Amino acid sequence: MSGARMLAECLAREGVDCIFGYPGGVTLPFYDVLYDHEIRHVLVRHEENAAFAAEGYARTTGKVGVCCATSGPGATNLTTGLVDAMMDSIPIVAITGQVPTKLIGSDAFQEADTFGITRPCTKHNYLVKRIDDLADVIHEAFYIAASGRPGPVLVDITKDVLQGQGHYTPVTSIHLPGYKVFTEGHTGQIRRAAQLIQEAERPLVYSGGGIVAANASKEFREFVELTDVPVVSTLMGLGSLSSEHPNFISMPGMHGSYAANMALTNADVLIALGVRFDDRVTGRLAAFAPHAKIVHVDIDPAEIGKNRAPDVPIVGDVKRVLPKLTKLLSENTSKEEKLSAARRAWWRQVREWKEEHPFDRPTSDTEIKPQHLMAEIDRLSGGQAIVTSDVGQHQMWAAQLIRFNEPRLWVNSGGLGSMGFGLPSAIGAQFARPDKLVFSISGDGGFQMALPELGTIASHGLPIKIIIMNNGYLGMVRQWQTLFYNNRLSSVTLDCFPDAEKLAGAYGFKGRTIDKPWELAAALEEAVKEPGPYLLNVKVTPFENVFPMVPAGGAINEMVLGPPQPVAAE
Ligand SMILES: Cc1ncc(C[n+]2csc(CCOP(=O)(O)OP(=O)(O)O)c2C)c(N)n1
Repeated sequence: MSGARMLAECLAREGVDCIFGYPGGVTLPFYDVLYDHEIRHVLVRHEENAAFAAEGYARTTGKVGVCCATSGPGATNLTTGLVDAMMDSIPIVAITGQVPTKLIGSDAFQEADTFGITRPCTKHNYLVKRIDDLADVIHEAFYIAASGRPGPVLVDITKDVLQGQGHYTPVTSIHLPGYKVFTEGHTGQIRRAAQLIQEAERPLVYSGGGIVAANASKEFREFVELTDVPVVSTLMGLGSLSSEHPNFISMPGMHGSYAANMALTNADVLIALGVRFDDRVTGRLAAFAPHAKIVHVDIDPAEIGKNRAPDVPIVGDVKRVLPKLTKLLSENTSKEEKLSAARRAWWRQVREWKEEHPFDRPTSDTEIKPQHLMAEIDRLSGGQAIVTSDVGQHQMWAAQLIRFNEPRLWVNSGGLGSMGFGLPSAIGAQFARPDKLVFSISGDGGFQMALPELGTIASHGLPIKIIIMNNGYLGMVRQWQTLFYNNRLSSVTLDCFPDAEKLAGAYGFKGRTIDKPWELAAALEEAVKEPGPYLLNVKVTPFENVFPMVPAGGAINEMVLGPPQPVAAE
């Protein structure tokens, strides 16, 4: 068969049902095969969005997402999505076309060194110049993307390979010397961890995207319920334990809750599960969890001790390690009264922190507060909808105020913070989960980066509820200029935004703009009831700031809890 057909055959064998991509000269042979192939190809409007859509697919299913681009500009347009997937450990396979082998290095039309450019953007990448290598490489790519710490893998295929003829022998097992994944965790270290946890007076779980990636929510819940330890979940870990679980405290970090940050600062044992001690969580590293002994479980040995040296390092898959820990702890529950009293006092303290300063949900009679918008989306979701967000203030308010009762409902660009991510990732999510209500929440800035994807949404009639939190500014940057640059607002005003009704109408679906708080609930309900896509442009209070906030370089217990209070007249 031809290389192009072999590629499609390999993808089908990997269970791929949907590819997000954009064709071009060197990928023509592959697109010719796709013409009447069972695999569905979704034509996005920009290759960056093909990668983001593949991420949306992967993040909501746990399966490998696939995107495809032509050589040169097609491939370079993918790079932001590749880095995004790399930072958040999302399994995607990117297929790119390359100029014919004999033209490589000749500055041929649409030639770019995709292999070189994407080397630091991917978990692994390949350049295929021989048809005999093609099938092995494709199957390896899927294996590498999904195993161990997941991530993006790129396969660059020359046009002569796509056009050439070869034999396809299905690959039955993959053996990659030098690529080893340690899943089980060291028994001795697991025993040490159990002992530390057992003796802890103020234990805390710090859980992250690794639990979602490992599909380990069930094992995680069992561990939490046995130990009754309070849990803080990072932006990437939201939903790994239901937001309504009594042990869930909330998100820590720069815009995390008072309770989560205080608990981290006061814990004596920190059980860090699938987290990377990211600076947005730790604040000033030297002041992070200063009293805690650290148990760190991660499948990637490179994460252990990268930012904070653990007392008990465990390299392994949380899905495999947690049941072992749970078992050990269930066999040796301490009955010591002094310890139980300390644990009860710790829980009382954590609950007090939670009650003292919950996330703010202000409303106004005249304006729509951004938090009011998120609270209404939360009401309609009931912890069940998929919510994709873009990057900025709306992302933080969404993370603070919307419940996620399962993993893989909350889709956002955590590590890279890529504006323009929200809308295309919603496309991937809605293709992956056609049964689900999908909200795509963007700021007026990020939405305009992804606006061409309204075409993809319209042409497939995807019933995504596109919500713009429109504050007329690049809100998060405006917030920093207000707070740290004397309110000198430099290049952050977005004074032109299209009429939502006309914009959606131009694509053949419904849209509307609202700015009155009493319109909000009904407008969102109308959007949800609409069988097709809906664009709701919500004009919110322009100058609201996200709180709590840990100023850059601060310790996480040095939070600014809210705007300065007006001083009462004498
Ligand atoms: C591609 C990209 N460019 C720039 C930034 C820097 N940045 C972070 S938040 C932000 C403002 C986002 O504004 P908007 O989309 O309106 O959302 P809001 O903060 O108002 O909710 C910017 C410019 C980024 N994260 N990504």
